[in-house]
Amino acid sequence: MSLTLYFAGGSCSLPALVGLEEAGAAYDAVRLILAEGDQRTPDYLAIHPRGRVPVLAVDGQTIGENVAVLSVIARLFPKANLLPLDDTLALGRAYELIGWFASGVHVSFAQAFRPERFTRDENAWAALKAGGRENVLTAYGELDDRLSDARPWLLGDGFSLVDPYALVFWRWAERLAIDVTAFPHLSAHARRTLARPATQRALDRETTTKTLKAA
Ligand SMILES: N[C@@H](CCC(=O)N[C@@H](CS)C(=O)NCC(=O)O)C(=O)O
Repeated sequence: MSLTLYFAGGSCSLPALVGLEEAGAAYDAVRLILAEGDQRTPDYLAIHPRGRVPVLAVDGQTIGENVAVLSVIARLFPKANLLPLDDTLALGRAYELIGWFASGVHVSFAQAFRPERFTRDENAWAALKAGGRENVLTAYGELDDRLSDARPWLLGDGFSLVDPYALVFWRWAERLAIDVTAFPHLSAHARRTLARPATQRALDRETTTKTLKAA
């Protein structure tokens, strides 16, 4: 089986990268530089017509969207326990969080970062940004509460791909001038996630992997 992950540094593709590293998978990676528009090049649009990362190619078949990519990685490497595949309710809870991250939390950030994607009315952009930032703060508060019961990971005692997905949002706090020390449980969770060797290898790959242009 051949695996290629298309990803971008600092983006929501981090949990996919961490998942492959946690699993000890043999994979190729291609790094996009979003600020340089790599995602809008004809070559990449042929891989993902909406021009987004992550994309996982499995034997040449491409899959986009975190909810799908993370699910596929977890199923390809069941021994790595990346999602609680054998526990129906726990798996439901994992997808509840992954779904909320992709369709709620990420969208609040998008509203704050890219209000022009939501309306062409420039007069509404400041309000959209402010509303997005507020929703991000609410989400941080919810995550902080969830992590306040002394269990180390978002699903409880076992690490899962939900954890590096949450790390993505913790990393983005700086871009909204959010003081993460106001969310001590979430920050401790981020530190735990960052301390995992697989996360460190994934972060390393975010800077060292060949870029799409060089590939
Ligand atoms: N719903 C998608 C969102 C993917 C997404 O928006 N990825 C961002 C990086 S965090 C991206 O590719 N941005 C490129 C762009 O907006 O041009 C998912 O969960 O995978």
